[in-house]
Amino acid sequence: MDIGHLAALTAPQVLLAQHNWKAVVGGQNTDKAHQALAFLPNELWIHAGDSITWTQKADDIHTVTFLTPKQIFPAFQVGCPGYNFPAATFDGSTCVTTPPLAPGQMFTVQFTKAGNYKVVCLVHNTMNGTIHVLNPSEVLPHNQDFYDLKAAEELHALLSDIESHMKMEAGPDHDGDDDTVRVIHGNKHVTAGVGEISATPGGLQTGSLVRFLKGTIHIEAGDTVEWSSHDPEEPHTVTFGTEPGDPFPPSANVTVDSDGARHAIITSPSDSVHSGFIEATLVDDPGLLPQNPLDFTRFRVIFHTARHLQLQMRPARQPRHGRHCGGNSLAPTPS
Ligand SMILES: [Cu+2]
Repeated sequence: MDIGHLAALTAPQVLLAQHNWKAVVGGQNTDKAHQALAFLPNELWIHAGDSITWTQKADDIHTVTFLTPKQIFPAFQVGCPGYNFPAATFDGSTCVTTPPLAPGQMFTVQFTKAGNYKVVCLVHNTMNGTIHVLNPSEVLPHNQDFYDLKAAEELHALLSDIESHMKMEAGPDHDGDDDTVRVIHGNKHVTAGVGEISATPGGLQTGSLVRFLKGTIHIEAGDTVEWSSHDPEEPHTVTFGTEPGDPFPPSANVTVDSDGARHAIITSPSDSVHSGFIEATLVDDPGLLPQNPLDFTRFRVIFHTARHLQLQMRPARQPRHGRHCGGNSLAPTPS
């Protein structure tokens, strides 16, 4: 055997050394109000045989999911159906998914076959990324340090976008009036959430603010307050009194106005009222499914009392994983 043959036989073994890459799913600022719904970084190039370990770093729930090419996007409560955790192997032919992940949980996927694969979150359909699995003979464009830096940059961009949105929604606009708390014939308006979807070449990432804008609202008896969502992805709920076991539907005392907004009347501080999901209408996908109906994006409450009321807000899609959402405090106008 000559040297050339020897090199040909030994070189692939060196190139085949398996590597474990690190990535992140989700992110948030220190008070957890700003959420990044994202795979960070949004795109990785690895070799067949390599694995990637994602660490969940947010209080909002996420899944790390690889569907098969023709698979219909399932609900996160259903999974593939079923779940893989804490590790799985993926070659494109069989779905793998985590259950909704709690902060600190990790999931490792080994990619056994070359190909370009889409990673999705079953909780947020505006959150996805790309994994390029190359043959071991090909040179990878980036190392782990690059991906760590990229993940940090993408996280910062998402969280700071939300910061500027929040300032825009919370402050007076060019007309001098205030978009967040409008006073029109006794009506007041509060933004219940803001968000923004952005794209990288790898996929979609979303930033979301899970706080009510305006902490304290002064109202008089008879005033109507309207909460509305400016969030393209995250649903929000507005709740007075007892929190319901199921956050999806509104409480029985909620009606629907002719313009499609939900509406409730509070006559006593002991009343319980729950908006149900307030969320942007889902995007439609070309194909066989019928279009999504308009969703509920506004919730109006008439207050027949000016007593102090405490409002709670919580993440609608994670009823058992309390994310820390700020509430509005409704205070009587001093006279
Ligand atoms: Cu998610």
